[in-house]
Amino acid sequence: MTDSYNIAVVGATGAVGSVMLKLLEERNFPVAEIRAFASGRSAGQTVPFKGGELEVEELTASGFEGVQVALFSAGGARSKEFAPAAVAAGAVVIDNSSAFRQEPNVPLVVPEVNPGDIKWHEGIIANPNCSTIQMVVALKPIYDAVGIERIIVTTFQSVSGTGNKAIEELFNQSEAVLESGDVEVNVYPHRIAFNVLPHIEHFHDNGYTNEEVKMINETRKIFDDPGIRVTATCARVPIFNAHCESINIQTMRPVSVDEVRRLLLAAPGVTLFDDPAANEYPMPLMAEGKDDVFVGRIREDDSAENSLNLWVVSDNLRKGAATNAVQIAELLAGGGLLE
Ligand code: 25A
Ligand code: L14
Repeated sequence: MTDSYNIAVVGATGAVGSVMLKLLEERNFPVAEIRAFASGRSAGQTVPFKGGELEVEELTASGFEGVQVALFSAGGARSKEFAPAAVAAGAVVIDNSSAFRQEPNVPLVVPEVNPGDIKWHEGIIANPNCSTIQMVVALKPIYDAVGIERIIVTTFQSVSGTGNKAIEELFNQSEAVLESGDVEVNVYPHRIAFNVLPHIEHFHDNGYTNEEVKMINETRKIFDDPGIRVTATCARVPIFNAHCESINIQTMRPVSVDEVRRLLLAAPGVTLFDDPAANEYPMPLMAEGKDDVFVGRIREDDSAENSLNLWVVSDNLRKGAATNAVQIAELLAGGGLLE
């Protein structure tokens, strides 16, 4: 067994990929060699890593020789096309796209929730959807203590999840609106600056968006609970980074707000930030750049039995994507699961 590893980051120039590189560095992941892949457009550019620069290479199927862990975040199409080549070369792929999340032989892992599932991977481990990750991290301690029967979640999602082009679009549109200039709409079907879109990814025939469907199905898979009832409404808000969620849960057994606070205070990856009298509650501005999931506004819902409301905020590029992926790599390395 080696104690440092050859890593590849696919989509290294992207919004998520660049944070993956930053986190490998910040968390001192034991890196022997590292390679940065993106499309041909970016080949030859450099990306920063540990005080130096990595040259970006064009992603090809033959590029994975010697790679032990490949972190993919270049969209589902690239994952489907290139992850099999990485696995064939002997790498474990940690895939941030939705391409493999519902495959029965692909674990869908949040280290605070179902770390044991990494053991049954066959080469690919899927990183869940950002909105799902922050929700299950916050709910796991309650789920374990008293059971959860039903979840009703409404999200307020930042634009960074869509990638750099959406970050630029919010910036450019905001500037144009404030300067009374022409507002260009390219990334979303409507202007996002000073607007809210109840629409993330395509619509299914039942009226739900794909993001909503993913939240429902991924929660069931991560909790290994096909019977848990979940409904979701996902909205895009004009925020650069960090997602907010209003979550209503119905538990199997009664639980007090104080008990929930105690559970969350002891929970890994969770910061309780809940002092309304002092105007303290989680917000994107405080969560950005942090790895934890922030929880506040915990209160009883008198309108139904055993019901509670929570407000949950997290940095979607970090815990919602890159941090979770690097934590999975750490689990693999720590468990001696890398060759
Ligand atoms: O599946 P899709 O439809 O392809 O969707 C993928 C989108 O979802 C985001 C990701 O944005 C991408 O835009 N995404 C992926 N996984 C996500 C997740 N889990 C996710 N969002 C949230 N959660 P991104 O900016 O984070 O990352 C894009 C990265 O993917 C690389 N990439 C794209 N095509 C590739 C590829 N890598 C290999 N082979 C390919 N064929 C991409 O690298 C980036 O690293 P890049 O070199 O294509 O882009 C680097 C710079 O070029 C600019 N740019 C982007 N598109 C164009 C462009 N310039 C000119 N023309 C374009 N069409 C960008 O500004 C970027 O900075
Ligand atoms: O990982 O915000 O499934 O547009 C795809 C949509 C991530 C967020 C995923 C967005 C999501 C993304």
